[in-house]
Amino acid sequence: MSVLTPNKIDVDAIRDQFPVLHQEVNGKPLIYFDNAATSQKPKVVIDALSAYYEQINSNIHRGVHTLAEKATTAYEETRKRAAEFINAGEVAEVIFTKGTTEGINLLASSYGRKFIGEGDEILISHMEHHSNIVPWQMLCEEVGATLKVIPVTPSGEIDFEAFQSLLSDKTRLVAVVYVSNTLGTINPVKEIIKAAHEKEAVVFLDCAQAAPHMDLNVQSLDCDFMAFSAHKAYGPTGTGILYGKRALLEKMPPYQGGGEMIKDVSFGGTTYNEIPYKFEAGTPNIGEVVAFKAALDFIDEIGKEQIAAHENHLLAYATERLKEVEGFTPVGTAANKVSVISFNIEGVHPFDLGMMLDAKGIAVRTGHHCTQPLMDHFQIEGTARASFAVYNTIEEIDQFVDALKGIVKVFKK
Ligand code: 7TS
Repeated sequence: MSVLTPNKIDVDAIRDQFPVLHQEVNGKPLIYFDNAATSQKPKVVIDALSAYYEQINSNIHRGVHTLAEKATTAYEETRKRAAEFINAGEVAEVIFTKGTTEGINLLASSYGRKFIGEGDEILISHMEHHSNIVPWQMLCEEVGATLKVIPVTPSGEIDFEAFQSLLSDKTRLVAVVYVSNTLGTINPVKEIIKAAHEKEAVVFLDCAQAAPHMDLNVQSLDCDFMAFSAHKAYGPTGTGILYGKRALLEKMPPYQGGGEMIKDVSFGGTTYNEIPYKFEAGTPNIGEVVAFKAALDFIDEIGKEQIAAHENHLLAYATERLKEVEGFTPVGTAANKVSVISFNIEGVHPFDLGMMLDAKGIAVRTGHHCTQPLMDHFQIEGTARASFAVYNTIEEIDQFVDALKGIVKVFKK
């Protein structure tokens, strides 16, 4: 088979920056192919987290003392960096959250309750993660709106014509995933946004899986809201961002009440802080937010294009080699994909596949991947999913293919 164009990144040097990769699991060198669930963390991120706790730890925006000021500055530096990372028009349009899930819940609870009501429609797609389904179902139930679902084609792409016919004057919000966690499909979000805006609907993009793989430019996309989690993009768990256009964020009521989100509190009435603080009640995950900046720097230092080139190389190689495995059936064969391969092997339950791969030191995710409606659509119970990151290698894919061939042999006996 043809060997694909070598790319320009030094994978060995990158792997050296990830301590967790250098270990054995079940007596075999770890092959970590569960990056869509969470990526591993480079040393710069781990060091930034310990440095924060060893040298700075203080609460933010409150004290006048030196450490409190340092903590506040470091926290706000990440906000600036995140705004730059997504090319937001202003730093104040970036709200720190616990992650994508909290970002969507914030949006549904604040924007949704105020601007979506009885008879209105919300459009999502059939390939959404549960976190971009359930908050909208809850909202619809509460306010009497209707949730409409854009169908997905057999190759795992959004049916664009169906989307256009579902869009109507009743559509208030379109909430879609940029990159599917289960299928790897990259959706034509720019076209979706343009069509939605023609109907005066606002658009939320779930960028949980897009952030680690591709350039995010909220201004050129013209999305109204977007969210992603740091932990899938080489950053710590427990933090992420929600982006919103200033004009919309300013009209939205607070999400949670508490410290930090207020201007003045009295029993006669309370006034709220300006954006983004209005949406950041209580003490956030300060250390994790501070270390999040190191993850964004890590990505940009390698370069998003270089990362994508390497991962696309792995995807193309794996897609080709996996055809050698008897009974291999890919789930999601869109032309435009990131490095996620969901699959089934005839006669082998995905759970057994996961267990047997783990016995060989290979970590994949198995199950419905929090996309049960998508599994129903494909009439399958689940899949095994291998998802590659910048530190994965062709050699690991060779071992993965060999391991699958071995498993097939066991099941054929
Ligand atoms: N949206 C998408 C597209 C996701 O892939 C995930 C997590 C979420 C939202 C939720 O992100 P969280 O950080 O708030 O939990 N996806 C996965 C996955 O594919 N396997 O484990 C978690």
